[in-house]
Amino acid sequence: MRQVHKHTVTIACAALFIALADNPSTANSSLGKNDHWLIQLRDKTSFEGTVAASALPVKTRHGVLSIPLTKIQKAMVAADATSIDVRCTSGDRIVGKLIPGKTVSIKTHDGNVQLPTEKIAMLMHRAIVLDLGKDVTMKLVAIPKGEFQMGAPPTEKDRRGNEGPLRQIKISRKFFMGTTEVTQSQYEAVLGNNPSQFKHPDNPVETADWNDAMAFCKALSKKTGKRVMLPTEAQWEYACRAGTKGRFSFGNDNKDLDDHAWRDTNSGGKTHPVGKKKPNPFGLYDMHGNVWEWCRDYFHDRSYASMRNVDPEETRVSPYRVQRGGSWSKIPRACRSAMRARSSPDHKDPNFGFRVIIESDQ
Ligand SMILES: [Ca+2]
Repeated sequence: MRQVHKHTVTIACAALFIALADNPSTANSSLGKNDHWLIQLRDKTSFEGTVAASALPVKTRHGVLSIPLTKIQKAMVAADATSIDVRCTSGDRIVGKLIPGKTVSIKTHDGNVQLPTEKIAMLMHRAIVLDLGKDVTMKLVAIPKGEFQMGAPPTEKDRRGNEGPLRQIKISRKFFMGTTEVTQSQYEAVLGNNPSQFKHPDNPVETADWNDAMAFCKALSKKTGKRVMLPTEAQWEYACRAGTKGRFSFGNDNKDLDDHAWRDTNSGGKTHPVGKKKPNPFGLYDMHGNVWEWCRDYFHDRSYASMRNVDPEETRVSPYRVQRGGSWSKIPRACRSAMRARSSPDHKDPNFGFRVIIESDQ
């Protein structure tokens, strides 16, 4: 009886997957065509590139499933290279045999490489490129799951009281985060307007309040079929620190800030095009400075005293939402990794912008 039950469940999963793959709105989408992957081969070598073929063919007992690469989060090939375990972004899991002779075309800096599927040990989704229409795209990089110390230690210079107590926090799932703040061209492509004071298509959108940021996420989710969100405060700080523990993601010294941030003394009193300063170790730009970035959470001074250890999010209602990272008009203290600011969700200001994330199931 148990075997029959298992068999039924497997068929249901396969059928669900086929239905997803055949969904016209998904099939017609250009999503993922520029996505970035880490490809690890069975001989332990690896390289990064853009997967150009549209699908990975896997033979299962229910027939051949052609798995769109855009739906693959991770594909593990068995040691004997005869079977494959594919985890999909939809949450589905397909286990089957590799089809000998089929290849995946991978675009690299040196041109296209035709790779036999049996040589692939692992395909890891490293970056998502969203097509926003009107020749506008948005790149989001994979932020691995892990643990970090959230907040500032009591010894940190310029520390504020609401940055503690220091907490050991676990981020339990990988997520993808915009490499830059949302630009004015991206905002306009999605919402059809541009509220910014310092007009330039490549500058971050500003004078956008928290409600505007949420409306952007909702509209972009609808447009792409992916769940686009603001980061939680914990996700933001984890991504900003990128494994570092100092005042900034590059160290502790204010004098190095100008290499990484637009702030009070180098901005000329305005925003600047995103991505022009040095990125942090995760490849994220302008996490310090340029514009403050809205987070999903409500703001409370004492959130850290009571928040949970795993994937915390402050959901107790308050009049304010969290902002992080400082901005073009701020002193170094306000641009620190642990710095927390607050504003009411309808407060518009040329210092206020945001960036987005896409959560994953892994
Ligand atoms: Ca920023």
